[in-house]
Amino acid sequence: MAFYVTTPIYYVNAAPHLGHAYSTIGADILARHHRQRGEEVFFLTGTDEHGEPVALAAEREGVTPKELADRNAHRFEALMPRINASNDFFIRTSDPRHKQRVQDFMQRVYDNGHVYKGLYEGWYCPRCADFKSESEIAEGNTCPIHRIPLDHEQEENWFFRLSTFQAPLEQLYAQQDDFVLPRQRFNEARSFITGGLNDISLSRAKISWGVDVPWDPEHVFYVWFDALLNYYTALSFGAGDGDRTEELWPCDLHVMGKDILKFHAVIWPAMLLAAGVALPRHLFIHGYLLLDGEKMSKSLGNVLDPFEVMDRYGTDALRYYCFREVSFGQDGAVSTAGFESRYETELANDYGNLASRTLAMIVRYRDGQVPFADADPALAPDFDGIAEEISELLDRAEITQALERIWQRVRRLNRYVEEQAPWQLAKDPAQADRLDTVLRSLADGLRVVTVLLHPYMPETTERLMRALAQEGDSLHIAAARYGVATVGVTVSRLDPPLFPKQT
Ligand code: ME8
Repeated sequence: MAFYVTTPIYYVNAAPHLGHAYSTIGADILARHHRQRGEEVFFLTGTDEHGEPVALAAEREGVTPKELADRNAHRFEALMPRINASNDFFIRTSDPRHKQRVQDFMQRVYDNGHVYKGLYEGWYCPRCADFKSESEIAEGNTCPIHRIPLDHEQEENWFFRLSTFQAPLEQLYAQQDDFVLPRQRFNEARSFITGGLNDISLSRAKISWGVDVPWDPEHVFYVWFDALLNYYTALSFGAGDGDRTEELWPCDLHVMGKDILKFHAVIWPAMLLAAGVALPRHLFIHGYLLLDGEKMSKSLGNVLDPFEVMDRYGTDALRYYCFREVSFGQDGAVSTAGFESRYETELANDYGNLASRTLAMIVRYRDGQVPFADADPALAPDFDGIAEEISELLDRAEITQALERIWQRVRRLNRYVEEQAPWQLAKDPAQADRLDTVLRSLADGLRVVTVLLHPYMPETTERLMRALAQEGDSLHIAAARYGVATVGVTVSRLDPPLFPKQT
């Protein structure tokens, strides 16, 4: 079984910020979780390099669009290993192989009779690269997202007959109530459709930075047609040897922020229907990271630099924080103070300390060897079925919920240490068997939560698994079962601790 997951492809009009890292880490957590289940995974991310947002930014900076695209695409590419994203490919839409396939696909849409020439007149946001409908225009004809004046455009364009897909899209939403997750976003997308779909511009004549329309080279494709197709074209050249479209399409999950819901939940399925291509299985729409009460965005200038945070606290702490602090699917505020507080109380104290003292006690009281004792049944009710529970949540991309459930077990293990007070047991030789049970149970509980935390914090958990002397398939989801492993191995102390105190 294969699992194919994508992030949006990011505009190269500016450098990456925490919002881009957020979507990518979310998709990465899911990709890593599916790999733990033994599935073949294809995880795609990349950059959206054409269209007005990039052409305008290049003009402002006095460089060509290609120069700007190259410069910023490399920054996005460099972000991926830095946040430990395990993407299998990084697509750039300026890649000639992508462009060729966009032309082939759109020619099919044209040949199938879904395109006509018409006059476009209306309001357009050059930063969104979006033609706004009445309900999407803020006061004074401004863009509600970018807060800039909209342009009044009138031009002869090629049009896509989106309106003819109204009934098929309504049917899709009636039949598949998990096509868009979470529920609130599904409802939004559906009401957008039932509100009535108008045909949309498919090409632009005024812009030259884009993919040429094959039946009319005076035009380039409107950037969203070129961009959305990345999810499909990448499989023909970026997924290993040869064309793997047959094998990997349809995509299992597109992850994105709510700003681009309409394109993915309405236009994208209509394009695929128009070309006779299968639809993706699910879209997951997350909320915004807010800074100082506003959407973190390059146009508003209120961005956190993910590189600075990672330089100081490490990549895993950033990965953990984003998904703990902001419920995946909702908007949520992030701040340096919130980050530092969770680092101390949860990473350093709850998890780091549990790991350090468990290992230190095994080293001190049992020369590092996990005792050959049965696991304490007292912990079993907390751990039974945990792998299934987490998998079910992650099947619905409920990343924050799943993390909360894992953390409940981290806290349970800390309570267990306090209840059992192994340091007291160690003073009484008559309690040696009991101490064996407690140490073995702690080591095993720690191992189980660590397997489950692996997609969230890959480096830390790998380090801890080494200290727990776990090898081979020990990170497979099937290993997340309490009471089945760990005895007899020789563990080592953690020095430095997993999350050192910051000065
Ligand atoms: O829209 N909070 O690119 P883009 C959470 N190229 N996520 C955020 C965020 C924030 N404050 N800011 C950005 C585009 N994002 C198009 C996409 S896809 C075929 C084409 C994330 O560079 C979030 O995933 O503006 C959002 O949807 C995406 O970056 C927008 O990136």
